[in-house]
Amino acid sequence: MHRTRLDLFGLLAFGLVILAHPNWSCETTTSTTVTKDWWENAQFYQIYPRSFMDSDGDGIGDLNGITGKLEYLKDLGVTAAWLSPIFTSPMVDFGYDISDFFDIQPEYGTLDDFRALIKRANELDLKIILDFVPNHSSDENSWFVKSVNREKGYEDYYVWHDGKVNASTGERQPPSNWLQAFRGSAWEWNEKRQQYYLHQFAVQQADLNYRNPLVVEQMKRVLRYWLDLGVAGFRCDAVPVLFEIEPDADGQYADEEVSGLTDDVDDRKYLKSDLIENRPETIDMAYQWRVVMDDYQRIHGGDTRVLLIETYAPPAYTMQFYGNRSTAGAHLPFNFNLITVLASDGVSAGSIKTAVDNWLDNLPAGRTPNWVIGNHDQRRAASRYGTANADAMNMLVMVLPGASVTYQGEELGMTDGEISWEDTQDPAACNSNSDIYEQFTRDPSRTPFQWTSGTNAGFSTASKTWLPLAADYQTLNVDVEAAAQRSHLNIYKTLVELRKSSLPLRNGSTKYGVVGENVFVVKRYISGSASIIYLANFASKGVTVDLYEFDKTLPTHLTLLIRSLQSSKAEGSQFEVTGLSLAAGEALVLSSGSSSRFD
Ligand SMILES: *[C@@H]1O[C@H](CO)[C@@H](O)[C@H](O)[C@H]1NC(C)=O
Ligand SMILES: *[C@@H]1O[C@H](CO)[C@@H](O)[C@H](O)[C@H]1NC(C)=O
Ligand SMILES: *[C@@H]1O[C@H](CO)[C@@H](O)[C@H](O)[C@H]1NC(C)=O
Ligand SMILES: *[C@@H]1O[C@H](CO)[C@@H](O)[C@H](O)[C@H]1NC(C)=O
Ligand SMILES: CC(=O)N[C@H]1CO[C@H](CO)[C@@H](O)[C@@H]1O
Ligand SMILES: [Ca+2]
Ligand SMILES: [Ca+2]
Repeated sequence: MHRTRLDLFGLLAFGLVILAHPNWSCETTTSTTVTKDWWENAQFYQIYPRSFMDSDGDGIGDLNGITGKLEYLKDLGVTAAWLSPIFTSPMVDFGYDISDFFDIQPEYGTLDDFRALIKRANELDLKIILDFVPNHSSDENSWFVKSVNREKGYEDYYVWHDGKVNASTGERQPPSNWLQAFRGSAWEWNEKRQQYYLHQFAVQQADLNYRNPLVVEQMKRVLRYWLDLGVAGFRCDAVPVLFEIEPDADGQYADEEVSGLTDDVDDRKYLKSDLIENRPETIDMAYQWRVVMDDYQRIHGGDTRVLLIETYAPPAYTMQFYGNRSTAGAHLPFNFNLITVLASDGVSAGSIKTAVDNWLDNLPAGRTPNWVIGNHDQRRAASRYGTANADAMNMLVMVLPGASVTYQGEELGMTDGEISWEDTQDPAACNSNSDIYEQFTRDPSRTPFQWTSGTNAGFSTASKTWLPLAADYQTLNVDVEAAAQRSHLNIYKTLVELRKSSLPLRNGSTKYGVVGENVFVVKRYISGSASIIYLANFASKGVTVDLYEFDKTLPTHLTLLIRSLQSSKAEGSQFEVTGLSLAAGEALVLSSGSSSRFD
């Protein structure tokens, strides 16, 4: 229902024009006439602070480490870096369990270190975005302690319930069958308060009660506090689980239905999660946070403060975060299609087309798309898509329209670390056992960033780092790749430069599709400029394609601008569009003009 309303609204109000939509190709033009705001073409870069750079040799990344490396980000061409949580935390879920929303985790530094980080970022004209974790706090947060004690004003800060009595055994049991994301019940008994509390994630991550206006206001205070310290916005964590269904008239919570998926009986997949996520109230809360951002800018001036939303949800739900006819929403609800669709359908040109279609076909017109291929919850992009496709995927997110997001190390082609059960840190894995933990662990993509070929990859001088390094650090690191003539890093930097200088990439229309068996093509074009054409062969063998199958308006020859590592073609050379040969994994960015210069 919502989806229909949004689609109609989009088509009528903004005039999204679908020019052609045959099976193999799709073309969209958005009638954008206004100058783009900074975030619309931004290159976002996710820093996982624990693993980025350790400045004091304790084996754990920290704020001063980040500050010392901001120039690297500047050099990469990054617009804004978002930091995974840096707030005070017992680190049960590595910072996503916050015990003080207004202070810095001591092992990461101090508020003064944070001020220094912002100051240096400002000098470099880099924006800093923080992770806002609204759904839950740590059970060590003073709010939770006060709520346990039923202190005035804090009684209903969390979702408390007496539970039920089992009719046959007479024993107390949780209020409902709801499951947490990291295995096990979503309800935990609190001895002191003599009630259950809700936790959608770990036991130590108690869900805040958003039906309590005091909580809503408190969390807006959190936003304003960090805006005052100079951040450019927030990336909001785990938003779809913010609200759960309300209890019924008798104060009871309904049970979720069994999903029918039996691959892991103990896991959340065993149940549906209709009652505990993707609720309409959550959308409205995101709109309220947008008001906080806009009000702040109106009062204090400066650039737009952005709101980025993490949602793994169906498009009909996700797209509502962009806002509706009367109310502005998030600037960007993150688009994880290139992760999720390729995970279920396999890595191929066809599944990339499905992933892109799913976003652009559902995108309300006038909104900005965005593309994400990794984060600290997923295996490394190069491991998931195959090392051969590392450049092809980095290129893809840079040629598609809108904002793109890089998770630290993707620019280097970093791959998964191998983490033994003994070294495992992630609660999602620790809550399982040594036989099956690899199914759940998120540690492999959280290994230290690879700066050099030296000790601990230049990340730390400690004898032991919090997670071991990935095995490939001696070949895949900033030093080696920056010095090499050809490397993932240098290809990435050239892409960012092209993206910044190319009018069709910044402001052009988009046409894309599949040619041949397994080649994905994107064309970005705008009148008066040479078009940019991206081509990537996802097959494991070489192919020759005829690009006229894709677009008859192309000139007879294209000029090569950028090529993936495995390409042996020469930049600046011309290639005939009717017989373009691509090796396995080869990806190219070409121009319809005759110059290989970027502008
Ligand atoms: C898409 O193309 C395939 C193969 O060319 C064809 O069999 C199919 O009917 C087409 N589907 C649509 C919806 O046009
Ligand atoms: C995009 O195009 C519009 C209209 O032609 C122009 O005003 C604007 O400056 C362009 N934006 C960029 C980033 O080039
Ligand atoms: C009551 O407890 C028994 C034994 O633990 C369990 O099998 C049964 O499912 C419970 N009943 C309900 C309604 O949950
Ligand atoms: C838009 O969202 C606001 C806030 O949630 C809601 O009050 C309003 O009814 C919605 N408007 C439309 C046209 O859907
Ligand atoms: C990508 C991301 O930030 N994922 C986080 C979502 O929220 C849970 C709970 O806060 C974290 O465990 C994930 O790391
Ligand atoms: Ca440190
Ligand atoms: Ca919640």
